[in-house]
Amino acid sequence: MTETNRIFSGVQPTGNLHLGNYLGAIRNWVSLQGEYESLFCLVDMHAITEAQDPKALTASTLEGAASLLAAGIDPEKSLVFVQSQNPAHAELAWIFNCIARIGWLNRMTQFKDKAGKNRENATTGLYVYPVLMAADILAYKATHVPVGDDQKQHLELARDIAQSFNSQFGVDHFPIIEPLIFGTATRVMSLRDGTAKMSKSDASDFSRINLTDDADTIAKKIRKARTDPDPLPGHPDGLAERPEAKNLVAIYAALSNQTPEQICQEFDGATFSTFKPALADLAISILAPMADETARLRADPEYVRGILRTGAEKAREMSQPVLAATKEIVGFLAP
Ligand code: AQP
Repeated sequence: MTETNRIFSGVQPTGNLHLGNYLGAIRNWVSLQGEYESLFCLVDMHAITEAQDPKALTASTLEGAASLLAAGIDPEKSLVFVQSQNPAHAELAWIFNCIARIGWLNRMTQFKDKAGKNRENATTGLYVYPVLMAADILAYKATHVPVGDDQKQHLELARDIAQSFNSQFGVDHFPIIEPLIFGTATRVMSLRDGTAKMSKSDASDFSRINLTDDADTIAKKIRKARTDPDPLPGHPDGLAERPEAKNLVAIYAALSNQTPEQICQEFDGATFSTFKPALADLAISILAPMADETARLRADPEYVRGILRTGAEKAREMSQPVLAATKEIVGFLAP
């Protein structure tokens, strides 16, 4: 397999992985891993751009790896590893910090959203987060990155960095990264607020379905999900002003590999007392076996650590020549 079909993608170990991470990212990764040479990374260095409890970060990293394996990431086909176990990411990020322009970073909407009103108090790590993301991808000369809508701007920046590096040094060293956008990728919203995205850092555990939740918990969370009193319409147009109902229909559609149109047709006129149990059954049939497998892997942390260790070793081998060539181009004296 050549560098022309290599993908890199990551997930932050900032808490339990959830249904949004699964439908928006992980299940797409699973389907890509046979087709592309794949690197999947627990990006703990990105996680610390906002304060993390050290013990929780370690636990979430191991748990996140178990969830990826349980969801179908196959270590025989893909590299699964922890970002901080390959120093190439940090080294390349520094070189890219000296390529990226402050003006480019000032345009990043995620920084503005995450820093909020307290911008002066945000870490410089959060500010240069997209530069590290460019290094994550380009340390392996990955050519394709599966991304959700929210990451498109960061990917553009990574392309700008690659192009700017190549033109500053007059080389054709870094590839121009292409996004892999999924037609079926779903933006899963909070079960408590249909206008906010389902997120690991939401204070309410009832806002999300964790990939570690057992069948009873999944059923309870769907039963308690916020909805409105109206029955479901026969067409998704009727959901335009009903964000919570729209979200549940979208989740059902994504889990059953159907379109919202098909779900509205099937449940036309149904109330939530009919729809929610059907959704719970569907979600449990897909997610509960994953949670069981995660629990089995949790009981064998050495196995998971071994997979991560091997993954990091291979990742270091893969990035080493890229980093060495990059340093030579920049003019760093070889040791
Ligand atoms: N709600 C979501 N719907 C669809 N896709 C989602 N992703 C995350 N939430 C949803 C996708 O999952 C991948 C990994 O995300 P991440 O963990 O790196 O970062 P995030 O998007 O910041 O996720 P969270 O849960 O919101 O984390 P916190 O709370 O720590 O900020 C990405 O491809 C993302 O698009």
